[in-house]
Amino acid sequence: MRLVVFGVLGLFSLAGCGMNVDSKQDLQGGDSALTSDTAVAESGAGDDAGSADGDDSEGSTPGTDPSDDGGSSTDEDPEDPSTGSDRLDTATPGDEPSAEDYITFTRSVISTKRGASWLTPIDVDADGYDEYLLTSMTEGLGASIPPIGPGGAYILGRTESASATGLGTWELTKQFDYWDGVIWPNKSKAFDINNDGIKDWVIGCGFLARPQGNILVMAGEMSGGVLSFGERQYIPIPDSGRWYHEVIPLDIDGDGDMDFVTTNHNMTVFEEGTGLVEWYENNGVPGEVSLTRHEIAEGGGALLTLFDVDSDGDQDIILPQFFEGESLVWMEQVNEDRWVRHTINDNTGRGFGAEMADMNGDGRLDLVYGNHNHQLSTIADEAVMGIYWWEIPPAGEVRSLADWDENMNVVFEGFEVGAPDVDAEGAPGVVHTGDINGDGRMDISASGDGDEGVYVFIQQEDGTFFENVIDVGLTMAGDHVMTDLDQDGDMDFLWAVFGTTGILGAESTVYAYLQD
Ligand SMILES: [Ca+2]
Ligand SMILES: [Ca+2]
Ligand SMILES: [Ca+2]
Ligand SMILES: [Ca+2]
Repeated sequence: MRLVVFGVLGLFSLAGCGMNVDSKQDLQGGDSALTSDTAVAESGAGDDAGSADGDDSEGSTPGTDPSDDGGSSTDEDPEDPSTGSDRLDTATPGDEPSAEDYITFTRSVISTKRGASWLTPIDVDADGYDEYLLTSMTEGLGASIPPIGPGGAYILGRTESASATGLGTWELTKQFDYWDGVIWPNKSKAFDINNDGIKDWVIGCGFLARPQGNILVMAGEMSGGVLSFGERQYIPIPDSGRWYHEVIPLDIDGDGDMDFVTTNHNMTVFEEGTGLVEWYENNGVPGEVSLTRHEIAEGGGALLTLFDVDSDGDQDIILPQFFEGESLVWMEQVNEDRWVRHTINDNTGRGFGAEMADMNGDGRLDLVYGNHNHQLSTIADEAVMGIYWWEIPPAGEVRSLADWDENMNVVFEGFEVGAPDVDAEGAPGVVHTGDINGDGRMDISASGDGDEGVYVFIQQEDGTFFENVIDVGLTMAGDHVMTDLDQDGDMDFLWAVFGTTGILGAESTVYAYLQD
């Protein structure tokens, strides 16, 4: 029973693990950061508009708006056989939007770091071209019990200068790895948590497979205009059995230093648990990570986002709930010590990820959300795997609504989990937003996770979405970033794919998908 819940996490599932003890050299042998040099002699880097994801603390090119300057109109598609790129032929012409609207991509391998799962853009050298904080959740099956858990963190960067076009050569700079014993590092955030004016690297760690939670901080250091990160330190948490997926920075008490909001869970493979929502107050000590913990409420457990839902000037918490409770709720901030829970939706099964983006181009952010279900669930609501968005209801009524079902828009339903044991996987996984085709309408990208595809759902003029398959045949695709990677003026993707968990650990790959 517990194993079903445990496995349904897809990206985080552990199918195939459990037996082998491996050696250090096996683990290291499989890791590499490689290159795919598809340089294109074309000018016209995309001009990036701000992302609408409600979190501007990281990355210089979040990328929602490719340039439409025609800078790459000659279409000299490199296809250099020496690059190892794969031209993907996933188009299924024939349906409504015409075949020429179908976007195809060329795939290149950027890295094969085991366990690669989460990517956070950040421009560490301030050259206008982003590097990525890459975390690998579990790098191999070691001798520890359970035989999973220790992961790594790396800065993934391109070696060429920002002015270069083409995909270029990429390398990983290790921050920590398997042998440092950090259990299950999840999403990275970069913000100044020790009050020295320099961004620090903060990671929520742990998972129910290895419920050994942490919030990890590595202090940022500037040298010669380049940001690097120092030794690991851990934020005191009340219960080391509680594991964290991410923290969201917010100056919640308005005193000028950066606090953060987070959620955690203490479920294990053997026991039910509870989610908790917390915020950690920055005590404002210069140069130090000094925090005071505040509990907000029970609920949540994995991912979250912030938005001023009721337009009263403070940030509220939007909380997908995977483990228990309604699918998606928001916690109204009355003040930083008093919060009120409201249901957004409770008929989409298990809530997974949410992001803010202006989906209908009216200048106001909307709520985009994906669940994480599987089609053989015996609970009807948990059998439909989909992506949805809502216009935020008017401030005057949002607190009194029973749910937001009247405002609900279906982006896509119809992911399919193809695993032999379908109960062990769920779909979709990580969902993000951006304008992939530069037509001014927001599109939505998604990892199938337990579903073997990666997708971008392209918004049509009438507000419906066209399913544009980017790639197929993947196992547990994870976090991804839409950006103009090769600086040819159109949007591309960087995509972490956890892969199949083999004897030596996950067969993971970070791919570049360059728009053809
Ligand atoms: Ca700092
Ligand atoms: Ca508010
Ligand atoms: Ca678009
Ligand atoms: Ca591009």
